[in-house]
Amino acid sequence: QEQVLSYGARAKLSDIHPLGSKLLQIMEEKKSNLCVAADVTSCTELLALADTLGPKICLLKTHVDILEDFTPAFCNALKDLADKHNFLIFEDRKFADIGSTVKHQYEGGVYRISSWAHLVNAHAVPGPGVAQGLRAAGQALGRACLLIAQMSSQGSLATGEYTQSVLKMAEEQSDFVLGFICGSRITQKPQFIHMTPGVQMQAGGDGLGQQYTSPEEVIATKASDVIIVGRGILGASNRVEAAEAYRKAGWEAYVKRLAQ
Ligand code: S5P
Repeated sequence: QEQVLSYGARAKLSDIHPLGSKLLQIMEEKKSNLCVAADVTSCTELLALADTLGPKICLLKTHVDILEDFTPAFCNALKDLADKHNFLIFEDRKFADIGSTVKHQYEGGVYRISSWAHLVNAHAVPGPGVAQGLRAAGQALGRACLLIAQMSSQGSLATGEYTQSVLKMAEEQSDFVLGFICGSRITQKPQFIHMTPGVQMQAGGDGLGQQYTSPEEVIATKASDVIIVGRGILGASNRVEAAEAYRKAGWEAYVKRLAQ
């Protein structure tokens, strides 16, 4: 029987990434393993979401390139809200190029992602250079990245041996890679944080390949750490109530797993 450590205990591990430790502390303090996927197209709406849902979440995930009215001021406003409500910002950029190019995409261009996003993610397809490139821009800023080990979408090619290779890549760069996007736990090493998208209370899909699993299944059965929820919350008539329902479901599933 594996020993399941609490988020708080994992935050104190000697070899944990400082940002991973910070995230786990936030999760413990706020009793939240909920990451909201703030997939809206207006800065005002995104900031309003961050302000109203902020108390319920450990992490806010953005797709900055779907914003229609992006300005650099938006990033500062988002950073202020992250401080106010004690959550981290995760830009879901899914970097997937050679190291030199992703370094430019991460720190430069219009979005200057490394200046405001605590966390980003990357596909492992290019090989270890993708994380090396991101590290070259992000490490001095205290940033970190997640590798995409599995995907929630139907027919995903990120399975089996590929997933195992992603795990190995993360182990070799654990000074910058603090975890995974995955469907279920892929390693027992408690330093790595597992985050799972494709979460809704009800099973089903979206007609474009997305496949949903419940918070209970993801945290208690699949042993992931963080649920990533977009339309399950954004599509609700009361988003704050929906976020609270997901926070509660995710937390109760975690408590259940701890007691196993
Ligand atoms: O495999 C994945 C990886 C990610 S990061 N499947 C996903 O759905 N995502 C992201 O999670 C996706 O880009 C979207 O922002 C969110 C899921 O949104 P929902 O509305 O389906 O909950």
